[in-house]
Amino acid sequence: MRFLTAGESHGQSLVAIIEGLPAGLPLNVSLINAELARRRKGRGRGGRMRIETDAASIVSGVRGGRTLGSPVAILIPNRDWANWERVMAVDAPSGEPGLTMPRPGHADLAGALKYGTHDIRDVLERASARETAARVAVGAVSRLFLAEFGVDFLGHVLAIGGIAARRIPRSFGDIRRVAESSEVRCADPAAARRQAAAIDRAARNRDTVGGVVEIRVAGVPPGLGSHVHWDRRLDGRLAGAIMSIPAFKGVEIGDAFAVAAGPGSRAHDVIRYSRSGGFHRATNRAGGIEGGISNGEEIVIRAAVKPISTLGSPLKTVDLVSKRRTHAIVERSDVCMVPAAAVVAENVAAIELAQAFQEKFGGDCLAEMKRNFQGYLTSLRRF
Ligand code: EPS
Repeated sequence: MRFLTAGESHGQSLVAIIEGLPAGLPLNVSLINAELARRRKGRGRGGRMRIETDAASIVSGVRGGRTLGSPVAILIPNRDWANWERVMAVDAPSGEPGLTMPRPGHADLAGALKYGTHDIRDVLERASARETAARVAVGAVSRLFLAEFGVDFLGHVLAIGGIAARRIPRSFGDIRRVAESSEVRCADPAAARRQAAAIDRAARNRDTVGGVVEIRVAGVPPGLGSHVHWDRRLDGRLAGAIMSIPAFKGVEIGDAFAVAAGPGSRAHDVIRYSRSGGFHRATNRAGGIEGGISNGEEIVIRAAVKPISTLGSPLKTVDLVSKRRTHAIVERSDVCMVPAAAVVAENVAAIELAQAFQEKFGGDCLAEMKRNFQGYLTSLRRF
């Protein structure tokens, strides 16, 4: 399974094409739209999220509510396009003066140098996190596919602006339930209140705040990914995918940074066995992956999201044309998108896991993949 996305932030539409899905997967656009709606939510989001409704349409690869095995193409029209038709026109000059004051932290300057343009808009339109709407659509399809095999996801916020969640529920279902009803997607209601206040404070100061998100994946069988070659290691693939989301600057699998500070005797997860549960672990410091292979425990990914680089009170920069010192451009943006980033990370992880699933249990139709999957589970029980 592979996919491509296309689309500028204020262009006509976002586009995603997914190739290699099995035939026979029940697929309904309302489930994609529900996931897109989760991405729009969260305190600190900018005005754009009130403009967009993200009503996707599936334009190929599905008939009668089921995939055909052919490429699935998804369109997400940008409603804001109506306000940008002239600036973003495909076949006529915009008539706008170029944007020449790059924002520190954004793709503006590196992109302008690399692509040989003095108009930052040529870069920022695609560098914008608007692109993540297309990836969430692909992730929604990946999640539906994985749900057929009992794989389940949650994404929640561990910290915003340095304010960390302290008391979160123990169970997967409870973390998800509490986080899902929180406007900052945090499963600790007391921390959530302080995080919301930190976002409001940043907004008043014309500043932005970042944070830390956690993704958990339950129901992943042992055996996805492989130790045999570097580019097949599941942890490497997941970390690479998460780091490809705009503003993500760090990833850990399981308790990576805490474990690095202690001895080996407290770094690993003791192996146990029971007739009903097979091989399992007493703890999950490894975050469900050992040797680049899923080990059957929950996969746990944590990631650091930097504060958005578009500041209402902009940092100093240098004009691309005059080379004079000036202040960076101020575009409409978010004060905090950490809650949305958790949703994006969930979906990006789902894409990577769906691909790893297909590599292990590959088949042309869902029924064939389920037969392969059941056969593997049987072999694990008899191991
Ligand atoms: C975003 C859409 C963008 C920004 C934000 C994320 O819309 P607009 O530029 O029209 O306000 O709100 O993008 C950025 C943070 C950025 O740095 O580009 C979205 O759909 O998530």
